[in-house]
Amino acid sequence: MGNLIRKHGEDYKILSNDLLKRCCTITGFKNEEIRNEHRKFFSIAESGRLKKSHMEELLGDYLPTTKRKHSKYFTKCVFSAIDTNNDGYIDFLEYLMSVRFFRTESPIEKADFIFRIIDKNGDHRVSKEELERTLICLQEFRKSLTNNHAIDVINDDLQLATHTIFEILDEDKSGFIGVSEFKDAWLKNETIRALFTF
Ligand SMILES: [Ca+2]
Ligand SMILES: [Ca+2]
Repeated sequence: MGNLIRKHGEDYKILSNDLLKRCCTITGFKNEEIRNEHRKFFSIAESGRLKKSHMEELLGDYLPTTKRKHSKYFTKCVFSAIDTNNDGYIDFLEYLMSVRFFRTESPIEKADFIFRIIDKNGDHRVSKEELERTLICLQEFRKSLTNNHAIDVINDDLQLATHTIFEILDEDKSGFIGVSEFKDAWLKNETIRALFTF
């Protein structure tokens, strides 16, 4: 986000016309939607800075729920993907952008967001370990769902599945998955989409 959109130290508490306009520009949402999200955000994060512990209250509709152990890791990943300025909080603009990503119909945007979730340490590449931990979380979610195709792909041998999936994704065999490799696979490979959709 450029400096025109984000002003240093702003808490976004007052939804001024200027802020509304900026929010429209970055999300493409209608004014009414932005007003609703603004109300929702500030009813949970009064200070304008949302902590990790409150994220599920706000974004619960978009997040899969499962056993605590695994959902904790996944929550951390999602939180750091949303906290784009890395200050340890989600502010209103970051929240609004995440809603856009959760709802987007654009495969490229979706793939980009999912990649940032998997890339837990934020170094712009996904390691085998990051992939495996994400797959463990997603597998747990799926076990609680019925009628899901992806469960057949993973079965119970997660290490083997991780290896296979990693080989598919790491096209240039660099030992890491880059964002463009992930996007490519996401566009071309239905199984990859099914695996990482939650
Ligand atoms: Ca932040
Ligand atoms: Ca990484």
